[in-house]
Amino acid sequence: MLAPVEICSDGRLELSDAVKLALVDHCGAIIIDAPPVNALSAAVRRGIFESVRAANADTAVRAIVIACAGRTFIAGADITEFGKPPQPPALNEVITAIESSSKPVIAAIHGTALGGGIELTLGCHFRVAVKDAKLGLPEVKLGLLPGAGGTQRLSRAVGPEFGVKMIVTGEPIGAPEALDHGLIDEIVEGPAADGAIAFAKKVVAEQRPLRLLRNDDSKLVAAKADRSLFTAAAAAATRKNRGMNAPLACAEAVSWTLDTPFDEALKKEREAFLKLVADDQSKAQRHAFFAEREAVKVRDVPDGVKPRPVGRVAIIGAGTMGGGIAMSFANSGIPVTLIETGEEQLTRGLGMMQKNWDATAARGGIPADEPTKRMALIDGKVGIENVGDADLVIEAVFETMAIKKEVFTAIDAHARPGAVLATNTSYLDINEIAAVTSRPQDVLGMHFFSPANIMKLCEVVRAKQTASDALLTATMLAKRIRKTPVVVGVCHGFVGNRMLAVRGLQGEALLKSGALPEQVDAVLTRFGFSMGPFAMGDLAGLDIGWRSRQDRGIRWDIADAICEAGRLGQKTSKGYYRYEPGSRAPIPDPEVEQLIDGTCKRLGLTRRAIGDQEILERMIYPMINEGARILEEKIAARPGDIDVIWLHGYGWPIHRGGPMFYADLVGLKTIVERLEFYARSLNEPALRPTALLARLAGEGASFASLNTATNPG
Ligand code: 3H9
Repeated sequence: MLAPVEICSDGRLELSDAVKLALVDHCGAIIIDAPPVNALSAAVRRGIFESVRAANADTAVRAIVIACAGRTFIAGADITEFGKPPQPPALNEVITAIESSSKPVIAAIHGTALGGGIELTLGCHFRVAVKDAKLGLPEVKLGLLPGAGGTQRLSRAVGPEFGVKMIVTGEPIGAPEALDHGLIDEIVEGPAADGAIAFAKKVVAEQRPLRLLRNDDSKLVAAKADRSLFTAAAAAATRKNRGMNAPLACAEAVSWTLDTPFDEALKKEREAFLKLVADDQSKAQRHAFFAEREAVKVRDVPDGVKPRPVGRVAIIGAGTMGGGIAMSFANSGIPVTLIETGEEQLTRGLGMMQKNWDATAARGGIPADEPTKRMALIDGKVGIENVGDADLVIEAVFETMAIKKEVFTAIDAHARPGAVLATNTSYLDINEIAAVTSRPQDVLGMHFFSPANIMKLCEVVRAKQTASDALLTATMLAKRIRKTPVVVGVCHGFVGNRMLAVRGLQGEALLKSGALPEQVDAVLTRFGFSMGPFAMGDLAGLDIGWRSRQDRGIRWDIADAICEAGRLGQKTSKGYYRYEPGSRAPIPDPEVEQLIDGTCKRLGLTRRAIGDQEILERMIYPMINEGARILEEKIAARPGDIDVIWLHGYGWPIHRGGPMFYADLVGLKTIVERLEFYARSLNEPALRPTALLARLAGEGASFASLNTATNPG
């Protein structure tokens, strides 16, 4: 990356394993090399701190450049250090050392410069970045606020209105936008370090004054004169915070730029940061961060097994699901053969995709020429015989075993040897589907969630005979198309839908006990779900579950009575709620209450007032119990995997960490006691705690202790 270097004239090459100082063209180049993401561990902080001191003391050095080796500039504080005893120097001290340097310090940004990484650059006198660099303060996504001056210095660099938006949303911006807003001084060509050294030479030659953001209030003037400019921006940014503490704390910290002296604001920021680090919400969000990264690791694949190369994917079925899956691949530049049974269905499917991409482009979500480019990656074909050149075939047809078997028999006849064959089934037995092929080792499930082009989760289902390399191929590919893959085993509904069914049954039971749909939904939305289960049922259509229950000979008295009354959800303008024409807003309906009451009277059930805590416990604890059963059966490998499934497929609120993390927070002993209580008082033996849950609770242990297990199979 750098031109040939000399060792800094004080003779020191490595100030720590992770940080080196070199003299290049009269520049002290501080190079951070701490894979994978150059996080600011104690060693890195110490290395930078010492390097700045050494470079300042070295008379040969006229300017200092801070750059990173590897794929990215500093991606933030080292998250693994949070909650552990702090080790010096603190990041704030490092930034102060940079800021106080008598020689100009220039940050050389490439990759994703995030969190503490950006805060460090804000202490530099200048910042340059390569064109495709991304810059952001994503602390809020970990339930935190920028804790090393970011709330104060960023607002001074870009103005408090844009600053509050960046910090509260946590979304990174590209280098061109960063330049527009004054976050960087220049976009440089080529390696960032080389560009920064060239920039440093200009700074020295022109004797440019050193800009200290802490002393520069020029961008605060307007909002100081008219505070409503800031409050409007803060209100817009925090509008959708869903009970989370961090977004509000972020906005408040940015507001201190308007009324609190810099050093005092820094102290307050630090206190607010420490409070958030200790908060359960941040613990939950940090757990989610690591669980997501753990989930993609298929641990029990033998060494040396490699994923199969995938250049083209065939998708069978151009309906909502197949179309969404095809879009996900094309969005990542992977060519797709989209297969239907007839021209009409194919044209409809392709039209839907075009419309979808056009709408995204019209909203500014993708450049105007992208829809055409992405459509060009989709090759529409009629007939399964067209799967021949695909390396991965995904079946997304009607959810009936007989049809799936028919389709897989045809795929088996035409797919090339070694192609991975995936079904998108949500419930069916993949072993049975694999058995109709001559190559069960190539068959697995890739269960996407609707809308598949948006939802991140993909349950990768390993069947009995699935080969390790096929499993690895599906998992890696899901990651390549920016999904979150989680490996699960075969059972009815796999992990997510199996737990969802338990929650559905409890919802029905609660209505029989005396709760109303709106009360149950309100409890769960207050918990953090964006929608309650009954409103969600209305949105999805109640007839799907009704038909499935009929097929399996199951009766849910209230749910069935609702459907029998012609209330199938939003599509009939009434379900568990009623809907005004053209509106999706659920309105509680006295008719539903009468229906519930009438059904219960017929069954001889007496309804009673139900408290919110009982609703929460009866909706969530049985799901946790089912999660434990899933772990016992090795359908999921780790509690963290179950959390990731619920976070990315079912809208579990991120600041609650997932059902199994939440269980640990509540305490497994409490969960066991409450389940035993409900099993007894409701005469529902199925609610009794599973052996695993009871054992962990008895040992005073937690689900977290099981998070190292290998994948199911
Ligand atoms: C902060 O900065 C607080 C400050 O304001 C104040 C302090 C006082 N630390 O995601 P990947 C690991 S808060 C430790 O798969 P990608 C990750 O676990 C921080 N480890 O790669 C994984 O490990 P493994 C604000 C980290 O290319 C490996 O790196 N910053 C950290 O898809 C690869 O990660 C953030 O929130 C970290 N900060 O994406 C940024 N980051 O291989 C968080 C990553 O063992 N990071 N690891 O599983 C990211 O968003 C992505 O990792 C990034 C790369 C975009 C950088």
